[in-house]
Amino acid sequence: MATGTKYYSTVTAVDAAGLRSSPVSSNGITVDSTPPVPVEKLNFGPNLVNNPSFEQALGVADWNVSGTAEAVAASGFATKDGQKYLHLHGSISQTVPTQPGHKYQLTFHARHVEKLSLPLQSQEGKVSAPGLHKTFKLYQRFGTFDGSGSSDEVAQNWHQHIYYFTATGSESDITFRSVGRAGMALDQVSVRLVNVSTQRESDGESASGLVHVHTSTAADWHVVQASWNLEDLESPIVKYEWAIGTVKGGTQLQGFTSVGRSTSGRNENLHLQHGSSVHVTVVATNAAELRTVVYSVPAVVDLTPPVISNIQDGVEPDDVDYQSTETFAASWEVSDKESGVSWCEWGQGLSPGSTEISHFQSTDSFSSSSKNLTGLIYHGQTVYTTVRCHNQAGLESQAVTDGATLVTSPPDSTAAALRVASPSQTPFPAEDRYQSAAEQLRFFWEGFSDEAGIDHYEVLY
Ligand SMILES: [Ca+2]
Ligand SMILES: [Ca+2]
Ligand SMILES: [Ca+2]
Ligand SMILES: [Ca+2]
Repeated sequence: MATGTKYYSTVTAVDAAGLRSSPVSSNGITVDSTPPVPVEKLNFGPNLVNNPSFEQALGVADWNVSGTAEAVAASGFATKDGQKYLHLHGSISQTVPTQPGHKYQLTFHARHVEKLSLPLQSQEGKVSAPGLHKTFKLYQRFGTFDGSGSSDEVAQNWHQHIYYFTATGSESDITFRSVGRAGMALDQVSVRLVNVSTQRESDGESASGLVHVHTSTAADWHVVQASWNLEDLESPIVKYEWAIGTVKGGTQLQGFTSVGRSTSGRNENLHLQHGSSVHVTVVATNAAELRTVVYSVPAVVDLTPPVISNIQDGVEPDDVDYQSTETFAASWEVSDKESGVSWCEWGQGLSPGSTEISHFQSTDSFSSSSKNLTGLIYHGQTVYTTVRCHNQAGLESQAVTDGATLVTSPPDSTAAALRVASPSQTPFPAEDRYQSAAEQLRFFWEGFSDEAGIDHYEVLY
């Protein structure tokens, strides 16, 4: 029997008198002799579908329509790809060139049609290709549909579907059919030849890095999250089991646990050692009970936040304390030797650590950022910048500058007075405007003011 081929058995009962019953057929069994394959190991050919995103007018060269099919121009998330999607009421099909016996991946995006008069719960569509006849649900988030259709909701309502089929001839027909009165929306269709990478790599190494692991800290507990992506081109994957260990393939932290068909796992009840390594192993089992084992690369457990140092106002080599421009900058150094820096954000306030002038926003880079605060701060005010950096493990730390004062106008001298006095060499003061000492002058002044504070005085003779 050939892998990927569906076999049907027919049984006829014959009694002692030689009378035959009417035949009874099984609903077919697919022979699958290959285990699931990590998606990273699949190579996909070019899209064989013409006008796959319905951006051009439907023509004889591409889609064959039965019923009504209208390419609707829309913007934003109402379309999945490009400027148009298809509103289908009936069926459309296209014949694509294929090689007999080869496997193809069919993907498309579908969503329900917003029509308030129709119940949304039971909208369905159908897709067919050689050996493939499927009914799929048009995804709907219950309770959030209010007809206004905020773009986020519409975006979530587009649902990608992925199927595999084996071509039986040099051409394959792909057909989509709407079910019921509402029709369906369709966009971004593709049919691609699939090849499983046959590169022979040294066993074990080849399967590493096919599970993506993330560790983080929640209160006193540590969280390990893992995700993976495997496919089986012939039979469905029926379950995934995952384990967490301190060595490759290990189960020291969690034994093999089934997550059903989910392609991710999360364990929040772990106590991890800072700097230790976490390894995740996933076993995928298909309907023919064939298994594939994939591993993560080790994830380093990081229980310490990033370290921020040398924070200062401005991007000069030295810290800025007064400035006349309304563009404020800060520079700093940040590192995390275990998990690495993920991102930094910064904000400005009138006291250290506050952000009432400008709330936290992502920085221009991991070492500096600048922002124009025109209209937000005034002459004499001191701006304190807070920088907060996050590491890959979700831990954060922050640092604050010692402030920079905006000085846009000179000190005020309207109330200032200057007086020259003789050095008091005798207890009897000399008369005003006269003095006896020939080598000395004494000045007194007062009344200069500046909101920014006066840094120093300069005296001109
Ligand atoms: Ca298989
Ligand atoms: Ca489109
Ligand atoms: Ca760290
Ligand atoms: Ca400063």
